[in-house]
Amino acid sequence: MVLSLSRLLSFATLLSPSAQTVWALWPIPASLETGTTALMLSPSFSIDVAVPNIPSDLLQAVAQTQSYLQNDKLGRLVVGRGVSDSYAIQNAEALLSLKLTLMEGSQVGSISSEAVKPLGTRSEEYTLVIPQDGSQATLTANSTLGLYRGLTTFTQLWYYYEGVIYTLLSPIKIVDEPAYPYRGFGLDTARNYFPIADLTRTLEAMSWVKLNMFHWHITDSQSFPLQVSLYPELANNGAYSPQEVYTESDVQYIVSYAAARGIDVLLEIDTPGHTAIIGTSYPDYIACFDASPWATYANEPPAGQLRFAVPEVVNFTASLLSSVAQTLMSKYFSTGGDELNTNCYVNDSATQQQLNQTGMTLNAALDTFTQATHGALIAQGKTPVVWEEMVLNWNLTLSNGTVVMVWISSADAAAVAKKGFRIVQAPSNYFYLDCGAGEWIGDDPTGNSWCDPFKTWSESYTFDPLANLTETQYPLVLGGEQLLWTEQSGPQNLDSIVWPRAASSAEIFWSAKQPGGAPLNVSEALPRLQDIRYRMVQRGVNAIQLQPQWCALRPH
Ligand code: CP6
Repeated sequence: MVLSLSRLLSFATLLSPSAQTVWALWPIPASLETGTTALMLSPSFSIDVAVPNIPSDLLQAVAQTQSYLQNDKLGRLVVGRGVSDSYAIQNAEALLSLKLTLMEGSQVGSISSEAVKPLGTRSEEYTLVIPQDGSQATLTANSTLGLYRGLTTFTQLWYYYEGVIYTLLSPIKIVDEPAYPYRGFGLDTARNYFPIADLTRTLEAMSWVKLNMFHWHITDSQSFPLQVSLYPELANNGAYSPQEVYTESDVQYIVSYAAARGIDVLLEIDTPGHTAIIGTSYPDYIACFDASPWATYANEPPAGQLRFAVPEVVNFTASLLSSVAQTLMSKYFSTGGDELNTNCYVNDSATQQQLNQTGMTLNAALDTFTQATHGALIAQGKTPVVWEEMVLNWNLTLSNGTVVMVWISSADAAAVAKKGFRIVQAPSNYFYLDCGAGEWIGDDPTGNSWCDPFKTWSESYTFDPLANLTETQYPLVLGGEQLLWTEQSGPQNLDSIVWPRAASSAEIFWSAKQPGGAPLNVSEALPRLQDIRYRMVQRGVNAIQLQPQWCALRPH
């Protein structure tokens, strides 16, 4: 059976319920041909890496693949599989090996080096062929990163039943590539701190659904957990405790850990707003520091923003950002730029004095600040990333390559595209795993704002990356991400608030090439998402239930 994705839906309706759900792939590949023959994984199954000078991260990925194949035990909880398949399974041929090769003419590099190349130049495509007679399966790609993506898919083809690891789909041919180059997950580690083990577990889970950008919002007004060797006071005075710090070696560890799993780290030091904590080290650099009432000056307490009109602050910020950015492999660095509150500067004498002296408006001073901070990053070969307000509210002079993150509303992408900037889709009304803009309902009896923060995976899943854009603007969409702001989250609920919901956008940006988000369909996706959720649990990630277990045991 040949399944072209655009016809997946109509095909699915023709299939019996159990046949309809026998694949547990997430995200769904660009093209998929499957049979109906059972094949088991031989107990002596091996992976043959026919790649010269095998990079160590590829070797590690192969070992990890073997371990997942042996330990996933994805069995009876999967819709439509299990007992009725036992006869077919027991008579199945055994697959002895999977051979990994690079296409002729490919450069042999590590997964890590491919993962941090500029977006649009990373080779993630692969072809996976599994014959039904148990002779060798083959995985070919243009890069080790492509092989890595193929290995990830390979692990998702196998189930477990009474000691046998099997698939019912052979022969299989998968030719796959992502629809979008940027497929991210964003995490705020400033409102609450997350130990390194939580970050590595999150990165692993990201890799299982082929997410490739970790947007690390590492600092904010409440804490500065990032150790910066040029400015050690920032973390000394700004971290919640000496234990709740990301040292330079921690950051390097996370960057390498991510890269080995095909993930690039986009670090964000949010400026000039969301910076109050810097005032504990450099009181002269922060306007309206801890001013009261905070709500006049900031969206969250404490108030305090960089005095961006002051030349010394401009120099400090450019130096801070570039000293951090230069230690990172990524081509991208986010300077933030969201939620700047102008009340903060109205009565700020240092700012007003500077504006009077230069005859500049606040907006012009912000332009100067941004050109200086971005200029320092660009001089290092980095591409700046900013939140949408820098373009839509402040109309700043940004370099053409700047990447703009849309967050306030999915309607805002069109205005950013109109200005010609590349876009990362992170609209809060679809993708915030906590409260989004416009979802705040009111104040509770103690005067605290509250919202109903839970968006189901299927709500996020209906997002169309190309909505409101013209065909000529489509190439501006690099992809997108779901995010977790952590005012009300911590290590205790990280897995459960993120997974499996963040897998929703992972599939949108890997599989939904056409306008309208086609060919994605919520009811077709649910059993597959249930499967990847179950795999996550098997692999140690505390992903939440999507439905009663009854639904998995009783296909319908
Ligand atoms: N923190 C930072 C936040 C938010 C943003 N930036 C945010 C704003 C509104 C909502 C949710 C999150 N908490 N630094 C906006 C990008 Cl509703």
